[in-house]
Amino acid sequence: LRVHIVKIGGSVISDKTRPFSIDYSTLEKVACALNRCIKKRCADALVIVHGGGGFGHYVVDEFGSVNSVEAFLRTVEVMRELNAKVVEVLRLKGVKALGIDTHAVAEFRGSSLRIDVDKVRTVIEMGLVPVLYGDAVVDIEEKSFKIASGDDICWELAYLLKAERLVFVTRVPGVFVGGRVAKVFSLSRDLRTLEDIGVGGHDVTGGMRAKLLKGVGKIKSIGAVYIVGFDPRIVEQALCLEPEVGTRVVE
Ligand code: IP8
Repeated sequence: LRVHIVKIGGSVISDKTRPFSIDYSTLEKVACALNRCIKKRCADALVIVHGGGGFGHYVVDEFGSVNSVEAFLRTVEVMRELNAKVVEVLRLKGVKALGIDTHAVAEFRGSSLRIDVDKVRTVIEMGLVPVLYGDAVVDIEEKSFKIASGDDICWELAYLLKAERLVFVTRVPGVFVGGRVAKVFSLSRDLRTLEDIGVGGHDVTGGMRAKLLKGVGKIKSIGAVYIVGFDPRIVEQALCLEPEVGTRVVE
């Protein structure tokens, strides 16, 4: 099964500076682009993961952390709400989207994140498009609550499913190096020198640098990894061919 995974940044589909707002126009365009990729059969299977945007990040910021029952429950609640909206739009655009609550299929054991990948694999084999998200999850070893970002989830899924492609759709058009979008970015060579550009608004899981750092050790079992902007044409290219603008991330 050729699995393609796409992470839709929370700040692409919602405004991180304004709590609980969804950018439906962008979400619809991205959903249409993903549907075209499915129609063109550029992948056998697609997994979608989205971030927290002005939902999860705002709530965690307000509580200061996710490590209280109230903060955990509120985070889970608003993230489900965002996921339901994302799934609804994807369904309207023709994608066989199935929302999967991350907190129900993932857990931490200390620093390691475990995902019930068999369930994800089974539903994609059945022709569905799972839609997971960055969420608050339980650490079953420490009996605490932690955030599993959408980036954690998609790097881990891409690694476990040996994805052919992992595409990060972000608010910026790629990884900036020296004021320009780098064509290629090597995790082993270029990560040390990367200066991070700010992540506007509420963000509790870090920006581009954190996103890239999570790929270390995982990237070798993934076919190709791209970071691109949210232009639907570029998203389609990144999933099916090669993006005109964007960064290919290599080991
Ligand atoms: O936006 C974080 O996911 P991300 C989700 O992918 C929460 O970093 C709950 C803040």
